[in-house]
Amino acid sequence: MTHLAPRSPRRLRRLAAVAALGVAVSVAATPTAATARVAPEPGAVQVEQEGAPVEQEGAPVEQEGSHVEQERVALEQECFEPGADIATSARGGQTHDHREVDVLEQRRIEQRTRDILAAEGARAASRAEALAGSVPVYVHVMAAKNGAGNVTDSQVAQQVQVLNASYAGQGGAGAANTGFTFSLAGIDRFYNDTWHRDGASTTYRSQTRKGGANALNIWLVDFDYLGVATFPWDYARNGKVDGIRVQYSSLPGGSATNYNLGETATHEAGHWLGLYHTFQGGCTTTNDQVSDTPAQSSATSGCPEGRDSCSLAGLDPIHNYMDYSYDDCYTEFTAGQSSRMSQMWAAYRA
Ligand SMILES: [Ca+2]
Ligand SMILES: [Ca+2]
Ligand SMILES: [Zn+2]
Repeated sequence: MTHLAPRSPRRLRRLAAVAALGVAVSVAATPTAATARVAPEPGAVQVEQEGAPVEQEGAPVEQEGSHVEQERVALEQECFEPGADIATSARGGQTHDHREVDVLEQRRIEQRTRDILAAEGARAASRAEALAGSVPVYVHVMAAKNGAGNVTDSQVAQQVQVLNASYAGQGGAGAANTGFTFSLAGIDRFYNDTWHRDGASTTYRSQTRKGGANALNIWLVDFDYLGVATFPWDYARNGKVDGIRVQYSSLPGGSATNYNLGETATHEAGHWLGLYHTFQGGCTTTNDQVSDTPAQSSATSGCPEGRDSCSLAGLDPIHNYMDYSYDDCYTEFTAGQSSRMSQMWAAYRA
């Protein structure tokens, strides 16, 4: 059987480099639009400032508008280090692998989550505890007509094992046991060239998604990305497309060199459970809203031990599942990420 050639890491890197050079690319992770990253001015030298935009708890919710744009641009100019990561290989390929969330939306999401948890109180907590025991996983194999991408049941089973090991903290010493476990609830297979290439993704996701807010749907496709995810706070509005899309060759035993240990699904499921990248917000104290992940200016490529891209305390968390490092470089979620995922679960998925 002939299989189409999967995206090579070299191509992924090249696409990432194009994005780093500021070519605007827009990829919709949800039907309601995603924005491409704002490029810095060519040649501008950006100097990192320590902790300038400190976020106030409970600050009044701000309206969208020109002020929002200004703050976002200021933040990016402050944090971007030109040339530092031209060769970054991206989980998201050309751009972020989820819709972009700016600092003001980030603040609104935090407030909304606190409000929900305050209102629901113990009820939400006990619901969350009961359900977090086992996340049902529905795997949708979007193969081509000629069979490309038609991964085996055994590969899918291994993928679920990787999720379980990574979320149980088995990736390395000091890794948090998040308490989340995953159980395979079903595999279905489609042989559709358009869907295989992630075309008409809103349609195919709506038509094939299974389960409720607590069900992790994984669509295995062949695209220019390793993965794309939706966030839990978007479920109420866009539940029909909720889940993660993953490059099929990133499954354990797949052909995506450096990315074939199944950790792309771990990373995307992290977004699905409410985590940002560890480089979200760049060199700011707010960063990814998690206090025990040191801030980093941009995505990591490979496994550069000792990388320190922000003057804020701590080395870059290159071993964290929410960076863009190689699969074999990943070892952990932190305790802070674990607790954020539990809160997000209680607020939006339990
Ligand atoms: Ca952090
Ligand atoms: Ca640092
Ligand atoms: Zn990501």
